[in-house]
Amino acid sequence: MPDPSTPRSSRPYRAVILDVDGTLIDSNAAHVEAWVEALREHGFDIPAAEIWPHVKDLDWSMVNSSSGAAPWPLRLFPMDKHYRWLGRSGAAGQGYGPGASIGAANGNKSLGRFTFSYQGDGDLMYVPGSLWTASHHNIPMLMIVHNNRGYHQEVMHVQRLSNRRNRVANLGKTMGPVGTSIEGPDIDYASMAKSMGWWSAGPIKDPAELGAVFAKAVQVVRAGEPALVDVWSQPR
Ligand SMILES: Cc1ncc(C[n+]2csc(CCOP(=O)(O)OP(=O)(O)O)c2C)c(N)n1
Ligand SMILES: [Mg+2]
Repeated sequence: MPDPSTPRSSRPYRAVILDVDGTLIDSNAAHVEAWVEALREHGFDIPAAEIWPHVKDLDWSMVNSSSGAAPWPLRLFPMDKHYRWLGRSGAAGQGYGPGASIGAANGNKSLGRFTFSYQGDGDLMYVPGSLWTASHHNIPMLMIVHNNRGYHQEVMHVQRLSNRRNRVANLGKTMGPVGTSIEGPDIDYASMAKSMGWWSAGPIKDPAELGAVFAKAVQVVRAGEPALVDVWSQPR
């Protein structure tokens, strides 16, 4: 043991062990449970990543995780194979998610992998027609819409700038949501997808309903069809 009074910078290192989850210790489940518990202590009873129990025994490939939802699946899911996550668009251009996901799902199809994505609602609004391409070409995948009824990153920009410039853009009854919110009418993504040949469900507003809906959607995708589940969420 080095003498703890010796400054850290001058202690000799005998070995350095680098671990990534799943390499030496599979701490993934504990990690998820720790988040759930920590949130519960703060009054948020949020069930763990609901899709996980349905895909964990499949050869899964998460092909997109865009916008506000992006970091969470990457923190919670074990990335133990190169195709577990497809990565991001290079230039952060909106409208990347659906096309990239459906293209990847097309590749995964012949490899027998189960494809799913977390899809921002705003990102989907740039290229909704890509859904038609998936059903037209019989490309199975599960698309979970992270529906926060907005281009929410832009809402946050407007809030920040209006605060800085002492404007009132986001005090509730003003111009803040113009061009950034996707409400009134709220888009029914399940109907939109259905009209283009997808199996679909939603909008799901109660997390308790997610488990059963995902179980059904996974079955549909495994039988060879694309499925979309529209899930309402908080902005961030
Ligand atoms: C082509 C293009 N237009 C505009 C933007 C600016 N932009 C960045 S994030 C974003 C909103 C994304 O909305 P959504 O996918 O619903 O994610 P959220 O921020 O709501 O989680 C926009 C418009 C961009 N990155 N690319
Ligand atoms: Mg959004």
